[in-house]
Amino acid sequence: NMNQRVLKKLVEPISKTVKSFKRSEVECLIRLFYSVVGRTGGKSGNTGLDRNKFRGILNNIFGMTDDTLMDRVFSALDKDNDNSINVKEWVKGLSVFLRGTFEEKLKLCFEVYYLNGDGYISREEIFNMLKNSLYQQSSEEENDEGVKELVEIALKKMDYDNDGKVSFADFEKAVREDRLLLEVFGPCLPTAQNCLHFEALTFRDTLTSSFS
Ligand SMILES: [Ca+2]
Ligand SMILES: [Ca+2]
Repeated sequence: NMNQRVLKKLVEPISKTVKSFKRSEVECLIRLFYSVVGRTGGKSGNTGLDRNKFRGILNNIFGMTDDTLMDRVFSALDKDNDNSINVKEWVKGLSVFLRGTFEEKLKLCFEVYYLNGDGYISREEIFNMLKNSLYQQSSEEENDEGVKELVEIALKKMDYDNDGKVSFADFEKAVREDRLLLEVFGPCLPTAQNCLHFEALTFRDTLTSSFS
């Protein structure tokens, strides 16, 4: 069990920056974080989840199965790019998953979908993502034409300024028109059911106390 003093020290600043959780919930999330990390990380609490551990959580707890997308979710939540999810990034990420506003989810999905850092989702990236999420099992040649067709349909729906790539403005406009487009290039958010299940387990103590 983690040191109470370390815990108290962490809850305060994190609660201030992540408003969507109650203090008691932030406390539960921090405890869970350190139980998964497996050590308290000393006084600073300065330790994190590496790619594999985080992918394990996305897979086991949130039901995600696509390795490529789980990797991208990791990168999108690893705000300081140190290849590790620290406790703040953990709570922040879960706030988007569990309590995120439409805008926060929109931003996260866009970040997951554009990877090369230029701020656009290119035709080639769309092709790779659609191919990856739709046809993981089948052979290459027979599907490429079908995927190319889907890429053109996606661009027709989303590329409002006709420059052949999807900017955040394009993405936002398209998703506001049709909410189903939020995860158009593959699942990067947990299902509502997985979120409820996670909350029920993680916040069990805070739930019981609010009924007593
Ligand atoms: Ca990090
Ligand atoms: Ca565009």
